[in-house]
Amino acid sequence: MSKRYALTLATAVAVILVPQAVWATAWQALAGAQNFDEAIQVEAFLPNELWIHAGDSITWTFPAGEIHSLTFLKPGQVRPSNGTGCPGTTPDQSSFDGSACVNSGSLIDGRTYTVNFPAAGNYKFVCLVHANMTGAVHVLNQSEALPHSQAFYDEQAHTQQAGLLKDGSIQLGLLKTRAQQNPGSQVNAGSGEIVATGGGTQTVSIYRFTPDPIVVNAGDTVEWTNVDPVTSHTVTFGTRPSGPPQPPSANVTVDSDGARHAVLGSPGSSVHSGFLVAEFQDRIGLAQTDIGVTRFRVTFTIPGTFDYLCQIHDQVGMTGRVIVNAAGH
Ligand SMILES: [Cu+2]
Repeated sequence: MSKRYALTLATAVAVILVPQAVWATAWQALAGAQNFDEAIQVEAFLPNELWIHAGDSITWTFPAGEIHSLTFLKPGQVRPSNGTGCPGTTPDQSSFDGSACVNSGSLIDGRTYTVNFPAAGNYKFVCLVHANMTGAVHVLNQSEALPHSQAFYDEQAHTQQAGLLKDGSIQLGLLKTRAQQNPGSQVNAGSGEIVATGGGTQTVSIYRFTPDPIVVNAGDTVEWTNVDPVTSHTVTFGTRPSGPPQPPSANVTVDSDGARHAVLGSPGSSVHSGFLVAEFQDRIGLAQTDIGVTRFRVTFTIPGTFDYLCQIHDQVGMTGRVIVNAAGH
């Protein structure tokens, strides 16, 4: 038997024996992205809208240091916290057809999670950590043509990622310039933006305190403001609280304008702002939300070096320092 004949025969046998499922397509997408030093976090599925065939799968890769989940809730299901899950997590290679939720749990640093889609339908997917990180999968019957290829989605993911990272770096640059031009006692504690696609929403957030460090005099009050539309941050001095982020520590009071306030009298003292975050967007038919607590003030009564962090995002480098000089210096 010639080599060529053997090869032809093998191919023919393979074509006859291999079941149709082999032609199911394994699609690829990203959950999250970040810049080189993790300061700018893209809280987005990239791309966040795909058209696939029933029987296909999608594998999401989680390249960032910030956690995300890939979660398909049942239609109309009440959104749970990330810790609660849908409930809990479901294994890699779970199937989703709308009848039971699928949840990867928190993934980071290059982990992957694959979902199979056995039935036609239009399905929303979300990240339980980031409320404005959503997407849609359109699962079509095998007889229908798909509008896009994997190459199209790769290009779209790249373009969306680059656009969001660029927006983030422009914002970070503006914050640094503003802090240089107006040195004072104001610190920005995060910023960001939400953008929409046909499939849902995507967010980019700056996970940095600006300026850092800040230099003030004893007796001064430093004010932190979070201008991110959706992402919470904390300002936490001293002993890092263990476990999930807590409400403000007992030594935090509330100023007449609603901002939180504490007094620090020694560099070892602990104080925790609690969440600083804009309130949820109002929706017709629901009670309007409060104005939210986005500001925290600390009065420093003695000179020294005071280190702090965001309890939620210190793992991606969101830390800061206040240098307090003696009054009059
Ligand atoms: Cu933070």
